[in-house]
Amino acid sequence: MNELYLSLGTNIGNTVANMHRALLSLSQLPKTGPLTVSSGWITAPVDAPPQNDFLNLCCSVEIDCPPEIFHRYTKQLEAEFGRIKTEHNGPRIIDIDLLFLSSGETIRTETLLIPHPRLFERAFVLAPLLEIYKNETLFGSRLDDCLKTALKTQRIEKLNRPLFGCLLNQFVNHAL
Ligand code: PH2
Ligand code: MG
Ligand code: MG
Repeated sequence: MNELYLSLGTNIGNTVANMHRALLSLSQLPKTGPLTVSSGWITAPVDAPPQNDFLNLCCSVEIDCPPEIFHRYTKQLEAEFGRIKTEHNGPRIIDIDLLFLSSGETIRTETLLIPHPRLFERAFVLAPLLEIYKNETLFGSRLDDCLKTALKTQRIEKLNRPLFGCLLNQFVNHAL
């Protein structure tokens, strides 16, 4: 079993409902174990045209299939949500990005880069990731230092109320 870390983001429609649905769908994919989920974070758009703030979180999931196959599942899920790509980094109903694997394996294909090339620069990834990833370093970088740097220019705020009630408890192991 390989542990895969994911970053999820949504900023169209009912973002909490979108996130619920995405986590539920992920937990029900074949060859997929229970999820561990971070808090939700409200985050200002980064490297993107003006648009609504995002709801972001990270989760980890045990996968029993090649990461490329899991990636295909996540692309299908995004399509089922009706995600339409218009402008670069434009608003989206759901975005599911693969961050890295606990095995340390790296992947470089035309459609998939693991580790995710921008994960160390983005507060909306690093803050939730630090809640569920307990090692101090990742590929030689200290995640808390990366977060400190990112926070100099990026605005994020942790949601204090729990995002997920009893509905998801049967599928999701909360980290916090
Ligand atoms: N995703 C992006 C680009 N910028 N900004 C925030 N706050 N949250 C995101 O999920 C996000 C972003 C590309 O996928
Ligand atoms: Mg993304
Ligand atoms: Mg994406």
